[in-house]
Amino acid sequence: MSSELQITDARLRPIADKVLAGERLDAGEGLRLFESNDLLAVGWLANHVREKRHGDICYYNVNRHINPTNVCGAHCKLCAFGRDANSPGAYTFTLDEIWARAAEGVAEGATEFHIVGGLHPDLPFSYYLDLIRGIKQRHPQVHLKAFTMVEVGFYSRISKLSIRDTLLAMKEAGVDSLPGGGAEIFAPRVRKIICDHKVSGQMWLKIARTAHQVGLRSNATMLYGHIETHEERVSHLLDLRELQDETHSFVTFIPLQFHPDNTGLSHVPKPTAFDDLKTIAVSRLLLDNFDHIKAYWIMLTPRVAQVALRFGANDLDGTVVEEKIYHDAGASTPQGLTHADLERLIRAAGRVPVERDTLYRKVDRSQLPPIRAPKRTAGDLIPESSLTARAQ
Ligand code: V47
Repeated sequence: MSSELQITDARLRPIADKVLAGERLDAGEGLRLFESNDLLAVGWLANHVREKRHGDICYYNVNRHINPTNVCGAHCKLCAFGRDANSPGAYTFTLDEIWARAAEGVAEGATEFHIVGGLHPDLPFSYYLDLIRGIKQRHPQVHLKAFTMVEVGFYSRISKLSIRDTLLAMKEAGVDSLPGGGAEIFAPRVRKIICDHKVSGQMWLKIARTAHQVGLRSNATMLYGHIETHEERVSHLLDLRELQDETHSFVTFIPLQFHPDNTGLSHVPKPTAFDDLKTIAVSRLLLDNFDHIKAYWIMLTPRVAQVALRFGANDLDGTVVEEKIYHDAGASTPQGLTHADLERLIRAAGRVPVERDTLYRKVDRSQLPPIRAPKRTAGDLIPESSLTARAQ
């Protein structure tokens, strides 16, 4: 570590001793971390754990988001993305449109497609399986990280298959792993208000366990900064830690900052950078059995995500391209960054960029075709003059 630990909040001292001894923290200690304003000490401890695991490496990937439909019957208060079928802005891509987007992603060098969408009341399960099969046939080398536990629960309902058989059908079609969305906050009190019609927290965990049992790894998330308490955040994190002890199949954890614009919770104040950094740091400290903590630049902004690389995060997510869920909720970040943008952000934080695939294997670009720059969008936070959209 490059600097000494300085603690101004004396209540953190015993926690620091445990972290430095490599001991597991409990719920009370997690709560104390969230309640402390000694952000630099909390961040120092998280950075210590992060550097012990990953040194100076910061991972990123070249990926593309594909959202097949925004038509959704769940009407979650937290969401600005979902629409009724005949309301303005509603869309459902045809399979050909999806495959065309996938081909664009491949030309841009994507090694992963992140595929999630609304719970469309009329599309059959076969639409999603055909979508996956079609992409896999055309681009077998690309990892398909597709469909959250919430979507799996929904497909199981509409197909009348068990959760296990639904997952097996997805796997057979070509799904390689599952993203971590839909976890929100597991506490029933919170779910009742922010996402009443989604699967329960216990069901999310059960579907994740089943996915892991059939050999599909997944990510995990926590949506914070709305109506949840610190106790509910800690309990969410410890539920994930317990399942990870059992399956060891969560790949990475992503704290997701709530964006209130255009949602049923638009009165909720936006989270602060202080809370963002603390949440990343506490997640790193409590989730001692997760290898990776992702600072999702789309929601944090590239600037805060960069600082998060010194508060416990070791991954920036990817180039993303065409993000819809946060942008419908008022995110002002670009809709995509290039490979070169991400490397520059990481280097400027004093870290060493490593391009990875979805499962954190190093990607050797010299063995791959040159990358075509994705189309840029307005609202870029990074000066155009400093961008070089080319393979490095
Ligand atoms: O599940 C929805 C969240 C998630 C809003 O696994 C909102 O690698 C903030 O899960 N404000 C989808 N958040 C995104 C997601 C994700 C993102 C990046 C990487 C990975 C991964 C997963 O977005 C939803 C929900 O929790 N969300 N609406 C909103 N207004």
